[in-house]
Amino acid sequence: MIFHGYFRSSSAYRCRIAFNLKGIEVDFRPVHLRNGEQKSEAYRELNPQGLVPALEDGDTVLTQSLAIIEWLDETHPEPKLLPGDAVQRAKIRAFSEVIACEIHPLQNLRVLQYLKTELGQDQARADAWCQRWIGDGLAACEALLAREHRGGPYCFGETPTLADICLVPQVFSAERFGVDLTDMPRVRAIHEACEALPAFADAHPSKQPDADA
Ligand SMILES: N[C@@H](CCC(=O)N[C@@H](CS)C(=O)NCC(=O)O)C(=O)O
Repeated sequence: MIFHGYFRSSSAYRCRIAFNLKGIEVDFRPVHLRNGEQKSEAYRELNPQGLVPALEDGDTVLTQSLAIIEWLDETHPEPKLLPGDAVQRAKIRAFSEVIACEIHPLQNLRVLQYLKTELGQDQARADAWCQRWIGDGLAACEALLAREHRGGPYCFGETPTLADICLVPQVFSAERFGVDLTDMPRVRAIHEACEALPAFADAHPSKQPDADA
């Protein structure tokens, strides 16, 4: 499998964690987002959206991190990333989508570039934008955990799921943008438990071959 990603991309980070949990080795091809490589004609043939990640498996090209991870979970079922009954799986997906669909798109590179270039906002205002939406979104995650968490070190119990795979890269971004996580003890504790696992630690942006020196 050929995996196209970028070290700091949250979506690529999610996929890396899933590959590691499943014990799948991929051939990594960096797409330098800051240099605009995602917008090249060659890359857009893989992903017409001009976004990472993209995964090639033979002639098949998959995009969208959650779709890639669900496909991996169906083709490599152990360990399960969406365990439990239908209700539990819906709750895991809902938690994941709070992050992947509601928080992450608002802090995307192209959105921040638009804020700064087209709308004339400075870096401080762009940072305030990120802090607002990441902070609000993670506060909702904390509230969901207060309601749904039934024990165990991870979001949904004793094993990491898609929810943890989404949470850890989002906390990485939150720290990067200076979001205050003081009032989010569950988020912080789960993040710490995940980081203690090699599958999560090895997927960290700083450990990737294309990481900034
Ligand atoms: N929903 C997509 C989001 C993909 C996405 O937004 N990727 C970002 C990096 S995390 C990207 O490629 N940004 C490039 C840009 O904004 O130009 C997924 O989960 O795969």
